[in-house]
Amino acid sequence: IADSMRGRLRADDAHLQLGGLNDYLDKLAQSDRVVIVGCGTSWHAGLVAEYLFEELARINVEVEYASEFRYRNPVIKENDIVIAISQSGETADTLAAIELAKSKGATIFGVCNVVGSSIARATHAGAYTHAGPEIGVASTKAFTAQVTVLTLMAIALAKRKGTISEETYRQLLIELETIPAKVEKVFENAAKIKEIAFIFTYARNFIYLGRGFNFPVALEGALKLKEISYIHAEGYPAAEMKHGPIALIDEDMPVVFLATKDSSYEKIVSNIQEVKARKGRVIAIVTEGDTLIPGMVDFVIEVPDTHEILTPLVSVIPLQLLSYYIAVMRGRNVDQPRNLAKSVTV
Ligand code: F1P
Repeated sequence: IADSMRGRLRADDAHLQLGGLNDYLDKLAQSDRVVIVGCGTSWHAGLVAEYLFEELARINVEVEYASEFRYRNPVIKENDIVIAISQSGETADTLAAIELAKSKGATIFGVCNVVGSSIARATHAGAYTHAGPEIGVASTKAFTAQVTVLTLMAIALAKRKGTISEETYRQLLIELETIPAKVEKVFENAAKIKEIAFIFTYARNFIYLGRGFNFPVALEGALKLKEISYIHAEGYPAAEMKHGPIALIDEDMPVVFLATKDSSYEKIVSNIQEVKARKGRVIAIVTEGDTLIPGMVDFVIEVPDTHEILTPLVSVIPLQLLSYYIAVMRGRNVDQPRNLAKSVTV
């Protein structure tokens, strides 16, 4: 944790900010709320952080699109901590949101990938993700790295506040170490994901549904499909389906369910039943060894079991692969999708 919190800066990078959180952990522990700002995938990582910070550290969190926040007159107090998340570190909306929050006296933390970027330099503290350059325009490994850093922040804060036990603290860190191998294991399912992509290559719409920690993953899965394959896709909290999107379900509507074995499992199972009763075609991301859901749905993709709060790190991978294969099969340029810029600087 200490290394990651220090952002593993080399000595000659020291002036480039993001010197870790250690000097600010007490301030964070004493503050009443955290406001998280970001755009696109970074905003989704922020939503995961909301669940993490609330669950582990019992702190009030608000997650804002930087592109909206910057034009509002948000209530920001001096005690507030604002966490700005950005892969490129150059997104104009996120930079403007930082300047606005700073002008109201907030302390700004950054979670950025690019060392020395404008956003990193505009913050008081934070951590680099060190994910390496994103080759494509759409964020993929940046999401995983952002969520990892935010998980470490939440765990460190929870320990400082005493809201998790020593035992939970140790278990989470041990489990976090297993995540790279678990991600590798998801890649073993690539051939199966490719077959599913082939079947749905020409679908016109998709719905992605998840609950709890998997809700932001549903949003991210839908965004990846939109960005690189240009298929219209919507992500929703599964519990919200009955408030509108259920009207869209028929045999032409593929529905991707994040249905891993966690505290929402029973409820997700009944959401799947609701979709199947309306003839929706279901692709379910399930935990390895699940015997119930495979009998209910059209396609399953297994992911290894992990602690519930770490689920997004593994459950997002099959969704990224699904988008990738569909986009390739549609002949899209996955690295340079039309109309998208690597960093939106205006
Ligand atoms: C934010 C973002 C990306 C998206 C695309 C446009 O960028 O919305 O999530 O994939 O590249 O920009 P950043 O602030 O995380 O660099």
